[in-house]
Amino acid sequence: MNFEILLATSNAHKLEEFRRILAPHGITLYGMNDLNMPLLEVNEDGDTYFKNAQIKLLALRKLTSFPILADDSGLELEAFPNLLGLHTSRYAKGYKDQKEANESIIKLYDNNPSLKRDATFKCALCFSLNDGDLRYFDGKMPGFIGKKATYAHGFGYDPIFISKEKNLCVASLNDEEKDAISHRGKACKKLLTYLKIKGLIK
Ligand code: ITT
Repeated sequence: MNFEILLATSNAHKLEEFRRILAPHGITLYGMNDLNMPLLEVNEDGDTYFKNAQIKLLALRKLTSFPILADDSGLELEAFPNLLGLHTSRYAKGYKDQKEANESIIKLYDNNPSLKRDATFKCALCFSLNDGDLRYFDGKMPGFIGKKATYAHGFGYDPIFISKEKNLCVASLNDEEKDAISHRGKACKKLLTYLKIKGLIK
C-alpha cells in the first residue's frame, strides 16, 4: 500500500525530515520540484501557525488535486516572545546566514544572563485529500537555548536548542532520535493516526 502526498514547502530540510518520518508508513512524499510546481509565494500573514499552514495549503490547492500537507513551524523564546515565533524564518533572513542568526540569539542571553532560557519549537500541520476537508495536527518540543552552538546534524535553530526531554542539543541527535521527540515528529504521529483511521495507510 502506497499513499502519495505533496508537501507544500520550499524548505528542503523540512521535506527531508517529513520524508524520513512518513516513508516507513508507506507514504511517498513529493516536493514542489518533483511535481514541477512553481515556488510557493504566499504571504504568511496568519496570526497562528495553523492559519499559515492553511494559507500555504490553499495556495497550492489552486494548482493541484493531489493530497497536500502543509507545515508552519517556529521557535518560541519565552524571554523574547515577539522575536521569533511566527516570524522564525524571517528572523534569519536579517543575517548573513543561519549560523550568524543563531549566534545573535546566544548573544541576547549572554547580554542578559538572568533571563530564563526556556524555548519551544512548534509545528502546525494542515492536511487535505482533495475534498475540501482540512485537517489540523500539531506538536511541540520543549527545551531551552544553549550557551554555545553545536554544529553536527539538523538545520535551522537546532544547533542552539537543547531538548528538555533528552537534555542534549538537538543538533547532536541522530535523525531517529530527533524525530522521536521533535515538534514535527509529534505532529506527524497525529497525522499518521488520522490516515490509518481513514484506511489510507496501514
Ligand atoms: P516554507 O514556509 O516554505 O514551508 P520556511 O522555512 O519559511 O519554509 P516556516 O515558515 O515554517 O518554513 O519557518 C520555520 C522556520 O523555523 C524554519 O525556516 C527554521 O528556521 C525553523 N525551524 C522549523 N523547524 C525546525 C527544526 O526542526 N529545527 C530547526 N529549525 C527549525
